[in-house]
Amino acid sequence: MYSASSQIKNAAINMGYEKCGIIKISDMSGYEEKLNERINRVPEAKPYYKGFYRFARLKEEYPWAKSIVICVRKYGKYHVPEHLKGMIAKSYLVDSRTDENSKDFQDSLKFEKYMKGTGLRAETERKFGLTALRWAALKAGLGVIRKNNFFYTEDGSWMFLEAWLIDKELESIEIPNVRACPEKCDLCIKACPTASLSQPYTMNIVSCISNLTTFRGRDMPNEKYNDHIGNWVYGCDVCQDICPMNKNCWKDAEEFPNLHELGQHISLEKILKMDYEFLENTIQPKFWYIKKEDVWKWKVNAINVMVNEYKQQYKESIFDACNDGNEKVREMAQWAIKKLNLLL
Ligand code: B12
Repeated sequence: MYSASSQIKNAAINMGYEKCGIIKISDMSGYEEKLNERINRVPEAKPYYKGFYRFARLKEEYPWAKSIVICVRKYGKYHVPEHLKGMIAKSYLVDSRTDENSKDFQDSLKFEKYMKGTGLRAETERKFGLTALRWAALKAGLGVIRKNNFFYTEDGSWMFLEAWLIDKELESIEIPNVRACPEKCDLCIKACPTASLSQPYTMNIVSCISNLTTFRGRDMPNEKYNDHIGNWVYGCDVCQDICPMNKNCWKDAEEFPNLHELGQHISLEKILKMDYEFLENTIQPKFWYIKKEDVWKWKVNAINVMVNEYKQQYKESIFDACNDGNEKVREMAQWAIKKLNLLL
């Protein structure tokens, strides 16, 4: 007879998760310390991180919760169109958190249904998570957190994490079989284009390209790091791509639903030509970190990349963008023309 915790774990594995562990709610207290440490090291991060204390103080919001089921799913298994690599972060191209067409999303629903079917109360939040997912996975012994802050199993960091709160005291903790970062390795820190990752386990949310190209980036012409953003239009993978512990971990084995078709609509020039209806109704639901009312950011980010990696062929698109329907895009195009000294 299997215990309740091994039954949950087996169900998760059968539904495509790579790993599953269960920890006590109280195991999250260590996250609060890490959050304090981060805010002390990077004071400008405080306004962004103050809402995260709730990740450690789960009892306040969920008095009924007793344990956390934490699951790891590998996304480094999908074929990524070559022309999108280095332009849109891979995790967002194959993001199953809200994509009902993806098997991963459907498996997540099935897993939740399974848990509820056993009589458990089980709650999750599929977008940003209802607790600190990397910390929970670390505590469950499913892998390690490396100097770039990423959670790794023996199969690298291309893993999505998902957690459910449950109303039963259960535990399932593993001993990870993963080597720690080599003491002298600082490749991720040296590679971070904006020096957001400044020392082991320390990144600055304010200057992270992933943030600048999605939630932030409202004033790109005056953005301190606009030239460091390089080729990135949405998200950034640099600190993971460079990591030797990720070598050969991405396997192009499966197709992610609609990615190939959608990819055919995306290039720097095509983004600048996109009509706002397409941006709002096709691009936004997939890449939901940029809100519907902010889809102009796609064009601003594309112009920024054109400036950073200028090619003659971009000239026409930049001039056309001076007539875009959005003021922010027109302003960015004017800025680009000035910066690049372009003449009609
Ligand atoms: C806020 C957030 C962001 C913000 C801020 C990032 C940040 N690091 O704070 C932004 C929007 C920038 C972002 C971007 C990305 N994110 Co994000 N994000 C989150 C979120 C919601 C919370 C992260 C958090 O707790 N931050 C607070 C700070 C204090 O924690 P931290 O930087 O993660 O650092 C931890 C470790 O370093 C550890 N730690 C600190 N010191 C030490 C010392 C030792 C010795 C050890 C062992 C550990 C340790 O403690 C910290 C707390 O866990 C989680 C989902 C969730 N609910 O957990 C996803 C999450 C972390 N993001 C994820 C991803 C994939 C990304 C992107 C790669 C997407 C992309 N390709 O662009 C980028 C990467 C940015 C980067 N370079 O870090 C994944 C990571 C998966 C993994 N394998 O690790 C998560 C877990 C989402 C998920 N469902 O899987 N993200």
